Amino acid sequence: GLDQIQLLSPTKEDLPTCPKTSPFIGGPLKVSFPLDVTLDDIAQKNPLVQLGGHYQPPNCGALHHTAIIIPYWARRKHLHQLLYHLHPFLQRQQIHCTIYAVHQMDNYTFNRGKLLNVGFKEDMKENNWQCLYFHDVDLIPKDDCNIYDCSAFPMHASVAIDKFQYELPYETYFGGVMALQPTHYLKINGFPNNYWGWGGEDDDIASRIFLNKMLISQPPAVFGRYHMMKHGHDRGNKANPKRFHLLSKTHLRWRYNRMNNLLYSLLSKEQTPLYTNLTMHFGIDY
Ligand code: NGS
Repeated sequence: GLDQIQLLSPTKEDLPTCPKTSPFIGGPLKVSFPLDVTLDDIAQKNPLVQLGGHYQPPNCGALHHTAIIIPYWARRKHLHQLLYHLHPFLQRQQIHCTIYAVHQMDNYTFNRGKLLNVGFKEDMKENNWQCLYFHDVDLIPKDDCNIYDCSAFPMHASVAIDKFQYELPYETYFGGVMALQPTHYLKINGFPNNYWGWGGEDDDIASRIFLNKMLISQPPAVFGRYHMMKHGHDRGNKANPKRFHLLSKTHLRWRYNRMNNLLYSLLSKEQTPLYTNLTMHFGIDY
């Protein structure tokens, strides 16, 4: 009966700790897209992924506890392609993780900083995550050695994107995929909420890190390779004309513009088979 099953299946505490280096990780990855892959197909290929996009290695206690936070807006197809690649990639790393998609659903302008703040706040309510990967929806990792854990400093993971010929477009570029421990996030007072539209919020985050006397770490460029999926210009995400002005004020504003004055309403939190979907409404731009 049930008692027997419980006796036979070991609890997490009984499991040996996972090895430092997972035996399942390989090297460079070929990124290709099967046409018309459905969420059902992806779920079938990843039977160990649990409701909400949750995974933990079945046979060992994970060393890393990572939330993946993907802000998105009208890019469902990209999200599916990213999930197709990311789930097997994360399982090979033997980490404990959940994928959260943070979805802005309103008719206002896109606000990436704010979505990432909400992602942090809502995800930390669910679990005591030790590492947060803030992950653009259009970037697919191209090397298995890009381990999704955190380091002593905030980390910029997407240092070598194919669109930029596998180099940083400029020295302090911090866009794409970044990994912070909760303590890093709290130290910089979260991300800016006041960048509406495209550009600058990632530079602001980098400034906040430097202003707080931290450095930005990077994986070796050969491991930090990403493929950027092609897309046209997103409607409602026009370049923000205020971004340069805002950036000139980061050193004054970082203490005040932050996770605490975060106005939003969470419209829904849905556990789908491959990810937890957080849908929010921000209301008026300010
Ligand atoms: C900079 C933007 C960043 C952006 C980067 C790469 O100019 O937010 O380009 O953009 N900073 C400002 O506008 C101040 S990309 O080529 O990926 O579209 O991330």
